[in-house]
Amino acid sequence: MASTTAADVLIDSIHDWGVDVIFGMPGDGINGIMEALRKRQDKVRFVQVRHEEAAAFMACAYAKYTGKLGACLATSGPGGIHLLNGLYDARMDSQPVLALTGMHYHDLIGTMAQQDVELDKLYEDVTVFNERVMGVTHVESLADLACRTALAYRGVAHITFPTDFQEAEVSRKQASKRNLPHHTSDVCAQSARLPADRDLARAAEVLNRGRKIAILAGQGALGATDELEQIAEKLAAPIVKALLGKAAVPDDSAYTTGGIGLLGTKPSQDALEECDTLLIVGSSFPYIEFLPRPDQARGVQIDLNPKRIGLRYPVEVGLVGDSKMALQALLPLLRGNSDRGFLEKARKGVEDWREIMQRQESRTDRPMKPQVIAAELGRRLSASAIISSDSGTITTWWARHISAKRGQMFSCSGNLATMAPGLPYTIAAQIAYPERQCVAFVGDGGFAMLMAEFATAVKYQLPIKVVVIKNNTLGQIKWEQMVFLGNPEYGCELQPIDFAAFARACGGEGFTIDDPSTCGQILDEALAIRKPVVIEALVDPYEPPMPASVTMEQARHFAESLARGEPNRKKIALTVLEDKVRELV
Ligand SMILES: Cc1ncc(C[n+]2csc(CCOP(=O)(O)OP(=O)(O)O)c2C)c(N)n1
Ligand SMILES: [Mg+2]
Repeated sequence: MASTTAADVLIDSIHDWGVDVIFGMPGDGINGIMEALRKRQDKVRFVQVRHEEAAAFMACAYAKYTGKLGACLATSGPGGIHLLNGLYDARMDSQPVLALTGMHYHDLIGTMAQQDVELDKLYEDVTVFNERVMGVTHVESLADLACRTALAYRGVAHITFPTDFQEAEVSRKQASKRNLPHHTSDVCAQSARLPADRDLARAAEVLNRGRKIAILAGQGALGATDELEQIAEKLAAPIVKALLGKAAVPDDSAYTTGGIGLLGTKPSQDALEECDTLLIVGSSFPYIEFLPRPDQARGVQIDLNPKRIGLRYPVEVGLVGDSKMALQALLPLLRGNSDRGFLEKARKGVEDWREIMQRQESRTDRPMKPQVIAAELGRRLSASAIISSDSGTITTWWARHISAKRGQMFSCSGNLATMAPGLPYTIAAQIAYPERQCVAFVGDGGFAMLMAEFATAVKYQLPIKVVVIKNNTLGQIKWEQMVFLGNPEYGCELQPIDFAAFARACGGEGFTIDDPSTCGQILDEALAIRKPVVIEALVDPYEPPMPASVTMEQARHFAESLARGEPNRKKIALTVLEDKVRELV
């Protein structure tokens, strides 16, 4: 029988924890792990990327979209360093991810050898579990504990593995006398995730007294669509959605006012400004200024992580547990709010808001408005589509104009708000769900950062669709420089790239859209192709992602930036003014 290496033990152990795909790039610091993967292709699929950052994003997205443990692999030194940004994305959006890295030969670590980076020290801040393999019989227990910790604490677990240990044969003789064979377990165990009865009763007492109740639903509420709608009906409460909670209830639900924050909607903002009671379900939405004033509303919060209770709003009651189960337990304790006025007002607000959005979406100007392509795409997406986005003005168009349908999934980098995850997220989604429609909605800046991964999609024959919103600028920052600080834009223009030609050069298909009148038809054609496709949409770079209501300070800064020599001030002033006028007429 062939001998078992320490790397074999690692891969067998993580497979026992449900790891079936690992994203990464080989290197001489992980040759032993690669060999173990080569021998186990039937169990664990290795997906080769072009940049390790993308591998970590893919692991994060795999966890987000499947609920399973995501995994990525990188070589010692530079490979491990490249993973970091994607691992922070997982850490900040609380996703279980296992990162495996190589290290130098165990007896040369710390001697200034090549690629001798002590990755365990580097990863100290990003991980919930972080260990260096100290010998071949160390691997089994480390692997079990790493997987258990990542899943239980919803974070990043890291094992770094000296290269000579990986390929070494495992024999019990090498074990220390206390290390008994197979003393750890790979049994996955969970608590009941139910809040205490006493807390449920207190929460019901607060909610039953409310008249103007608002619900804020986040990523943690994604599995609780029915329960959210039931509780909204009972409490006559509008559901306001944080960005990662976009799919918590569909956008056509009679209870939701849509998103909140700079890229949110006016009725959402009104609901939070006017509510007397706030129920937060699985959200740590970071923009405190959009929440009710601390003394305005009584608060109840449901969260799986007790540490997050009361994080952004001084709630009276915290319900520690799973959102779906907590809401199910809460429902029978609620009397029902007979005052339907608050919900009715929110519904009216939604109607008005939709009218404004629809006007933006049906503009026929050229250059095309980004809202047009977002809405045209949204209308065409299948009922089970998975749509990933990046950070930029595109996040606003994605949040407001791609309407979430029941059964679809949406994600982006929520709390890290990094550029570039849209494409890797979409690749991971398509690997996890070969039959579903997987679409990236990204900016030209973010896409260019990791666009080599489009070749990864071609290599693995993944029929992903990438919609690149091409405004030849780092749009979001351009507007922030003007609106937040009153400065003229600086350092934001991008050298244009022909993304459709790039897609073809990679072996995929490429389309260009620049006219609203043919936008739908080209999208139909592109979406029907069973190959990886890039659709670049040339849009108006002067279209601002306006907040639902502009503060006086923002307006003043904006005017100042124009006055202080903003190079594109004429076009910008005209575009903004025109949009405002259209909102009014
Ligand atoms: C890795 C990283 N670098 C920089 C930023 C700051 N940033 C946020 S949005 C943005 C512009 C994104 O440009 P693009 O992808 O073209 O989208 P647009 O805003 O033009 O729609 C920048 C530079 C960031 N969030 N992440
Ligand atoms: Mg751009």
